[in-house]
Amino acid sequence: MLETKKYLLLFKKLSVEVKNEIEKVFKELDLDGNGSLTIEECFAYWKNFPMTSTSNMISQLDANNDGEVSYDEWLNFWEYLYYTNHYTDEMLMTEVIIFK
Ligand SMILES: [Ca+2]
Ligand SMILES: [Ca+2]
Repeated sequence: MLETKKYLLLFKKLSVEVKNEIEKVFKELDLDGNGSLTIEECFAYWKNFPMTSTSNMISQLDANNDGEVSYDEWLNFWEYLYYTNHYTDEMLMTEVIIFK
């Protein structure tokens, strides 16, 4: 029984609703619509965040260190949180919405 549960967890996928929300937030952040987020775009959007927090956030998201966050990097970040913290869809949704 426990083994079955573990097995299922490995194949757990983000729900369509959560993925849509992740995509929606990305598009809102991507002010020039070029498919990647720069620190300026994020900083303009999260006005209440200090610049240092924003830049820390970007460097966490920016897996290939090109200074910008692509949609894949953004999505990978959320998937990583989902798998490593055993979030439920609802919990992840709550976290994604904070960025709006
Ligand atoms: Ca952009
Ligand atoms: Ca990047």
